[in-house]
Amino acid sequence: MKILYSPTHLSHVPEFEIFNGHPDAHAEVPSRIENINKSLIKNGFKVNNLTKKTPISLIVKTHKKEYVDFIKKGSVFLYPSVFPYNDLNQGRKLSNNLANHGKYSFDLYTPMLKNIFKIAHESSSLAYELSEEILNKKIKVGYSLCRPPGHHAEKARMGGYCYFNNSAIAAQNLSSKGKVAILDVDFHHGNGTQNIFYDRGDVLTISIHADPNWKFPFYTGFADEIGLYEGEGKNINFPLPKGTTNTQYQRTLEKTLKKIKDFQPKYLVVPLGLDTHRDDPIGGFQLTTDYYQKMAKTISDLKIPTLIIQEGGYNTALLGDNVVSFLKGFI
Ligand code: SP5
Ligand code: ZN
Repeated sequence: MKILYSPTHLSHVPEFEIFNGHPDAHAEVPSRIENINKSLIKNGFKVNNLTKKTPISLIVKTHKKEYVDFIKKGSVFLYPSVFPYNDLNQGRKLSNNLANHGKYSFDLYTPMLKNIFKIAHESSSLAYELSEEILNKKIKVGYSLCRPPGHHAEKARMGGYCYFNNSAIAAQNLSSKGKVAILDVDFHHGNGTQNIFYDRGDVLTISIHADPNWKFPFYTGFADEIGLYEGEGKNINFPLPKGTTNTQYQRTLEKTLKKIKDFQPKYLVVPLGLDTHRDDPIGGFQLTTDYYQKMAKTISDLKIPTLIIQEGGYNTALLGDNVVSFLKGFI
């Protein structure tokens, strides 16, 4: 297993997130990745530094070019205040920065920042470099310490602390050489990844997550979202209730494995969130540290070249142990 890290994320420190009109401490903090990195080293894993950059051509194959250009421009710390409110001006180029931030985002958790392109590009590069190594058969399993996370970022919208969709960028790259399955095990629905591949028949997107009637991102993640056109039947959502236990989760995981086997993918991407843990401050499932090892073992039994991408997980003190438990299940 090859693990990739970059220190660039340290300068990404969103000041606050807005909930119910008030600023709250931002949950997506640098110590998340630092704590994971320390635990990995302490447990004898080798952590490598990044050496490649995601080609911009791959980013614009995954995201809309106008959105990538918007991120490239960056801005001082800024949250949107207004969101698009009708269909009349959908195609119009807007010059107002605040208008564009409303157009290119869907929540008040994901601020625009000055160096956000560099930061988000670097995070995606961790996923890209390992996807290249998998394509070149240099490795069978990789784990990218991505931050900021990516799975909420849609083709043309940031949200849920995500700017570029790291897992989707890696999957897009892998899909040049064969079918790809994405199994998203973050606590929240992988709405961005669903959005990006919704009409694709060669990329199967599966997400196990909190019922959107209960938790963020609220508007997607329902079981009847099955994909469109060639993608029909190739998007599968498993919403689960508050308090979901190891046993209940495992039962659902086994259903997803059957779907993946039927699809016969050449590659597997696993957006990994540890916000499913019982002590996560913004989750609500009951998974335990030990269970991550079993979860990973179950997935690794597929014996498909696999790229694991770090997504959410907000109990910084436990993140290291939880990731170590997961990766041990993959060895
Ligand atoms: C990658 C990822 O896991 N993104 C998750 C973003 C979800 N953000 C939810 C924020 C929850 C707001 N907290 C309300 C606290 C009320 N005091
Ligand atoms: Zn999450």
